[in-house]
Amino acid sequence: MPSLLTRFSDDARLALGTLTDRASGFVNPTLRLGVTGLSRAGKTVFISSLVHNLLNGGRLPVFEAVRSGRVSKIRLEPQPDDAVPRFQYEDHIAALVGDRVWPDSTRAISQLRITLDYESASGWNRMFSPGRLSIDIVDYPGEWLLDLPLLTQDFRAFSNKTAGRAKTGIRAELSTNWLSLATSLDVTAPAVEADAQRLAEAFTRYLQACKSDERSLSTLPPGRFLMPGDLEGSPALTFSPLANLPEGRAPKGSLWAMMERRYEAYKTHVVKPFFREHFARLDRQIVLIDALQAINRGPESLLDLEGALTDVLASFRPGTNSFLSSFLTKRIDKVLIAATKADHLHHESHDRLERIAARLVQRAIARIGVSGAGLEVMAIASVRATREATVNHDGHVLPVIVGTPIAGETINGETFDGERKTAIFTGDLPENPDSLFQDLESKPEESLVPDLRFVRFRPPHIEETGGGLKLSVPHIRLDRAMQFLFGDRLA
Ligand SMILES: Nc1nc2c(ncn2[C@@H]2O[C@H](COP(=O)(O)OP(=O)(O)OP(=O)(O)O)[C@@H](O)[C@H]2O)c(=O)[nH]1
Ligand SMILES: [Mg+2]
Repeated sequence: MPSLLTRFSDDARLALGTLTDRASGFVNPTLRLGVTGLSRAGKTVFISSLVHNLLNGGRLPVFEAVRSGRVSKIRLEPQPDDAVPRFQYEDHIAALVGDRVWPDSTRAISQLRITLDYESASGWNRMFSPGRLSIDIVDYPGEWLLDLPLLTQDFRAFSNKTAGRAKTGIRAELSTNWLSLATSLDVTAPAVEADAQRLAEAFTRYLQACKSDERSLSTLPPGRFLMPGDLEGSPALTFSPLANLPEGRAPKGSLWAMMERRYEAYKTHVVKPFFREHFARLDRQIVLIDALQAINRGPESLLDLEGALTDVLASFRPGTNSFLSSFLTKRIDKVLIAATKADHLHHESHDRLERIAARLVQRAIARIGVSGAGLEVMAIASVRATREATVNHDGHVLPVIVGTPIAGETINGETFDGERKTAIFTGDLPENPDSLFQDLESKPEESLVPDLRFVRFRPPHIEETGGGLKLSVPHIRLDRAMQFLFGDRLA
């Protein structure tokens, strides 16, 4: 198996990077917090709200350092990495708070540094620590994480795995074009660029179909096929796994050899730099999941999310993954899995959502065989776009949520204009998550998909103080997430 990672230069560069981090950490302690999740999971909204709440004295009762008044000053600072785009905090907040629209989708990595001055809670620490912590928040697509396992797979293993999965469940329907093209070509014949392109296009379309809104299957690697960025059209993205590879090695100059080479180039030019320059330097990590969407889309989507989570967690817990453990000089010691957008549910269902998310993770953990230490699961809403109320309906009191649906959303045939508020009864999540999962396993087609109604709401209207200052963004349990992710570093 070609393990390019063991090359000396990589090793040295990684060690050097960690040294530089340590040297600068000596002057000013820093914590690198990775924020990830599949596309549309809520990364941009999470970071924007977290920073806004810290900068604007948000209501954060569970975040101990702030609640007890030990944090004296919080500010944004220039980030240390010159080659990484800055997280456009001001633009995102202007959209969210000013225009009450959700920020645009961001499809690459970005970073923001926020620095807190605090007084340590212990007299001993006060004598020795500068009482300053910089948090480097790194926003990166979860799809990139799902690429890490490729580093241990050669082209044959990758092809077998991808083609195998493409034949199961709904994927089977979506992959027919690509698979029939892949099986119709003679992979040992001399390579023709046009074939490579057609095949890569068909493969990309299959991945796109899996990810589309109606299906919302969690993606499979390679992650950059869905978000090519500046690599669009380059050979490293113009390949496809092949089905039914013959025994032996790829004949020189064949389509097979060409695909294999490009696959290796993808690993060298895309996956490894991400691993080395970003992933290997993280201290803490939050993984956002849109569990509500998966529940709503049905059993296959939920199982798929579970599969993706298993792969994601496997990269954080390198015990079982020897190539990662040998390179991680720094270990990610805390991982938070957060089910976002809980403001779509009445608070009675928040704990249920948390239990469903915990159930997803629990099985992932059982599968990769790691202990749960340093791992926590929460249901949160980075931005609370709704408030709660009750209505009387046929003599029953129903818990409802009230918000302003986005212009164009329809409920029972009524289309909203983006100004008018409405109350909706979302429906209940099952009290016992096992019921949902048992059904998934035995008879997915008869599974109990709770009858939930979701509409997309506009971000909330935010009150101003007497002095014309905007208050901070309302949230659900964001303070709990902060306490877990960096509360101990402010002790
Ligand atoms: N009601 C509600 N909606 C949310 C919340 N967080 C995210 N959303 C919705 O989810 C959408 C996606 O959120 P983003 O933060 O842009 O997601 P992302 O993970 O950064 O997405 P990409 O940049 O496309 O990868 C938003 O446009 C909102 O509609 C939340 O806390 N509450
Ligand atoms: Mg984003």
